[in-house]
Amino acid sequence: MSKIFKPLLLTMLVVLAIVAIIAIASKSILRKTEKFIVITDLEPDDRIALHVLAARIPKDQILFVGTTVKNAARKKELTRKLLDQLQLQDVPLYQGSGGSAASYHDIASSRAARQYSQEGENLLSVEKLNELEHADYSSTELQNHLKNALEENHDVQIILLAPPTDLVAVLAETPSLKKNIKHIYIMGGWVELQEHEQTVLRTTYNWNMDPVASAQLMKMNDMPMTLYSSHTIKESFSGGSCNIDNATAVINCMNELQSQMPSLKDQTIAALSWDEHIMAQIPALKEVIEPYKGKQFTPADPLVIIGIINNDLIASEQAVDVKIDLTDLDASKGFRVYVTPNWASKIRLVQEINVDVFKKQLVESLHMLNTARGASRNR
Ligand SMILES: [Ca+2]
Repeated sequence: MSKIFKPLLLTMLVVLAIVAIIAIASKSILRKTEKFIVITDLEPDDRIALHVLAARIPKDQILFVGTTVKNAARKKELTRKLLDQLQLQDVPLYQGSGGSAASYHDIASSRAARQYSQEGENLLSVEKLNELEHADYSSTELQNHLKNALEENHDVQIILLAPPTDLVAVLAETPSLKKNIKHIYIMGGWVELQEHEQTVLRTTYNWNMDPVASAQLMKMNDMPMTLYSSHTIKESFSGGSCNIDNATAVINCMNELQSQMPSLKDQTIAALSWDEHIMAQIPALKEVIEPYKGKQFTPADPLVIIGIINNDLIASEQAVDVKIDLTDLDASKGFRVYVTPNWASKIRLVQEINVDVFKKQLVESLHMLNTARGASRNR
């Protein structure tokens, strides 16, 4: 081969390889054999996450959805309504662990959320809400189905939009089932605080609601996990909330589609009820919440789903070990967390988020859902 052609051929091969890598990296990444299980506590941002799930993950790949935290029976009823609105009527739904507000650690930073008892107001009838108030808050239904699903499937991806109580109970009882989990995507983590002139990490809401199970899950660093922590979300989204000022296209899209999509109408009702509760519990936040009440959401849970459907969302991540120290509790904030880089760990901590990808994917997902709704109505 001539001296001119050899470098030329080499350059072309390198360019082709780069193009192929970019093409693989930027396309949607779901394989048909993968099955998904979602565990939710149906806070307002879980609702948005479920919208993206319905738009982007084929329903025959969703094994089931489970509800957990506090009145998990009421959450199940509310989640069923939402899944039906999102045309996921065939996706099974199971009730998981729950309890009264007093069954959880009394940590001040999570108190307002823990004491939110009016969930479902204006979304379910008063009679239905009264009936659910008398139902058992907790059930083993979700754990039973998790166990069966992990026995029967070998390529399961678990999306944790809530504390890991039910999953950890199943894995602690039958550790061999871990091998059938392909990946766990987790919303949970910590904030960075200054204590005695040093940076200290303390657990946030999802982990505060079950620190023991969260600590156990983080010890299982031989299972592939992606971790979205509160501190990363706060850094990437100024203030940690999406509103008309910092996510204009998203909020405009939600406003525009609301008249056609009952699920978005319910989203506003749920968000308004939540915002009013937080303002009543923490008057200091009134100034921040009032201008956006009912028209804002935390990007936390939607991020987890968008990270599954689009590789470009995560700008950087690091393999880490995470240790939750259950003996070190600051009752105003949470449990102390230690994070150390470890290349051998299968826990990937998301360090940087591509915010534009998040907003674009969210808007696209909502439009896709609305188009699908229209198409099914005209059939
Ligand atoms: Ca959640």
